[in-house]
Amino acid sequence: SQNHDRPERPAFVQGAKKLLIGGRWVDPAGGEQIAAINPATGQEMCRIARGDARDVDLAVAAARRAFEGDWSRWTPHQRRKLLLKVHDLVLDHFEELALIETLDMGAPLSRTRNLREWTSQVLQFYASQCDAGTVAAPRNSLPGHFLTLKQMMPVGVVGGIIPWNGPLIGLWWIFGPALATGCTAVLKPAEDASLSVLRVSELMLEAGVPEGVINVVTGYGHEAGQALAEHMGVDRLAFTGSVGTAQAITRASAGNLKRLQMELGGKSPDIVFADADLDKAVPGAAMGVFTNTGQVCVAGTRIFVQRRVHDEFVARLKEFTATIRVGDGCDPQTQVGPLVSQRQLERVQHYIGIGGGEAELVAGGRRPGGELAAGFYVEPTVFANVRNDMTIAREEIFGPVASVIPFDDMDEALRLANDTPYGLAGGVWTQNLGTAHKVAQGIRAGTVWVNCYGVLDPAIGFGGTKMSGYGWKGAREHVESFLYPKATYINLD
Ligand code: TXE
Repeated sequence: SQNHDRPERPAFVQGAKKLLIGGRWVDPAGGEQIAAINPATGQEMCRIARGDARDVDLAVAAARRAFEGDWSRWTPHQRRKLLLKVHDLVLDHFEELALIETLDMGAPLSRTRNLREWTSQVLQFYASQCDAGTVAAPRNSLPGHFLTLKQMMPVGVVGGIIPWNGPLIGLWWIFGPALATGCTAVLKPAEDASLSVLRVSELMLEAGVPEGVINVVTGYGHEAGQALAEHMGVDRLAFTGSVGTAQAITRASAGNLKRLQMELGGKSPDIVFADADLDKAVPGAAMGVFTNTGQVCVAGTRIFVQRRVHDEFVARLKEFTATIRVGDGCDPQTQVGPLVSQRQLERVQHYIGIGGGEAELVAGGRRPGGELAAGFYVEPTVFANVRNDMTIAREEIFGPVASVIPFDDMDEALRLANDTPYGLAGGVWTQNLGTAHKVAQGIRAGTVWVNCYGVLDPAIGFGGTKMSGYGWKGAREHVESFLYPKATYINLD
């Protein structure tokens, strides 16, 4: 057994966690908690606070005070230094953070430990953006003696509602640009995975983030989340999650016309041409679906394979899938951990049932037994002979379920690839440069990978089109969406 390598549970993962409001850790107004369950065992590890509208009110007020206080006089240089201090402290504690994330949402240590380098990049990127709000364009082109300035000003209090599939990634899309621009933030992590956000927030206070600049209200979506979306004191709201919740948030946020940024799901196409190097395309396409147990917004869940190599591809995919090590994420050998929750397990099993009725199951589909029986596991699953109009090819499953769909030529591949309400990402595997570029241009989605899948540079960023949402995360555009332009005309006479 590999058990001897398993690290100990961090001391942080115990007791009843609090809310971070105005620089203090406080109990929720309602005094209630939510169990934090380890998805590998189904057992409760500790409890998080069930924040509600009252706590959101306090957090938004604290964020407003901070925004209007000393924080507004911090120079870009000071904010950059702060972000770099956060960077250093978070990286120093990354082993603990990776373990907390693994225990809380199930992703294997082989994945969460790897996020260290990405976290370093994302924090360095936002540190590099602290001058985005400085004077942009002085001009004197008006008749008479005028000096005109165009400045970018911080929008104010920003809200963030993030999901459970990668809170250790998702929190930086809120806190990074907020600190870079001089905004203040109220973050509501998902009820299924809040622990890494709470620990990172402790570290951020330790690094010197002033009170009220970041606030964290844990709790349920229909309580704390809804309150944040409705709140008149929140100027901008970023949401990552499901389409239905995005629609509810859009309606709830209408009161003060919040600036919204939405990153929703996908049903991303991954297109394998007959000339592709199958030694790379098979594992690449497979892990494009199975990584993080399929709980990835950009997962390439519709694998289109050119008919000439279809049977060979399916045979090799089946073979590869059988080699994937499913298990407790705390085992360093594990490649695919459990799903995040009982609810997600039921959702994925429901779709596997539907798939069995409409297509051909060639791998997985069951729950592993033995010592894994108590966790929320499901085997990596492959369906072949899928048609693009079947339910499993249309709806986001958010589990380790791949659908293989045959195609004849590029036109057909692109037509099918784009026949989806989503537009988040896509991939293409080919050795032909022309094919690669034509398909990359032709897929209507925010990101396309050529002979790879899932790579993400925070300085380039990502985002979706169609019903996958709008608003870019990462890159300069993201930072600018935390700012509004202001013109000042100065009459020099
Ligand atoms: O998502 P929700 P769920 C997709 C994926 C998954 C499905 C359902 O297909 O199977 O959504 O997952 C908060 N007002 N994605 O139910 O509800 C909630 O507390 C304000 C794709 O977990 O969208 C959590 O913090 N907030 C995705 C966050 O919204 C509300 C990641 C996400 O939860 C709310 C996650 C409300 N009324 C799920 N209701 C991706 N794009 O990566 C809930 N929330």
